[in-house]
Amino acid sequence: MPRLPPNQRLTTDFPVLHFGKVPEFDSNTWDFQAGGLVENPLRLTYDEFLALEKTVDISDFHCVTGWSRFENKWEGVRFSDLAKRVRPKSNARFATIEADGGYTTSMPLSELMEPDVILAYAFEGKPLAPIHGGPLRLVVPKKYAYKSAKWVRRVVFTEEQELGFWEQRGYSDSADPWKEERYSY
Ligand SMILES: Nc1nc2c(c(=O)[nH]1)N[C@H]1C(S)=C(S)[C@@H](COP(=O)(O)O)O[C@H]1N2
Ligand SMILES: [Mo]
Repeated sequence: MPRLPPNQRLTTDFPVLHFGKVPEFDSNTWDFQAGGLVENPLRLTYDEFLALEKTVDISDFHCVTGWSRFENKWEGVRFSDLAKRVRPKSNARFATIEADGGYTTSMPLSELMEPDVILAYAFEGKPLAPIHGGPLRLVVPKKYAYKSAKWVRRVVFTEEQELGFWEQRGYSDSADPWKEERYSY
């Protein structure tokens, strides 16, 4: 199986792509929340987030506009470890990821529980740069990168699917680069 998904081209630099402007980060006021359909909602400061069980994962990154970047080393917290802590209720089937600036994305829990899905605060051994989503971004290697929301502040567990920012604007909700699911039509 080839490593580059169909109609992608490899890049070795790290393009920056987002809608709107990079949010200000103040570690004294920043918080992370997880709620919705969970038994144990939580709110964490930046330092408390850094103190959670840490995972390092190396993965490839595929933007729907056609570039891919191999072998990215992310450090952070596995989504599945976070879920263990908040204990989703039995009717929770999806989660909506909310970012500073209003960006959202959503996925079925079954996909978010994959071991390579990480809420990342470091990249290549350094704190994640603000332009790449610092202090905290989601990384979902098996999906086009619009699922990898930058500047994540909140995860909301839901029963029904909520369409995210790009997904409401014609991009595929399933977003599988290997099936080339770019658009929703
Ligand atoms: N908050 C937020 N996250 C976002 C986006 C955005 O517009 N806002 N764009 C997505 C898209 S389309 C891509 S390709 C990646 C780009 O990540 P990078 O700028 O670190 O390369 O961020 C994703 N996460
Ligand atoms: Mo993208």
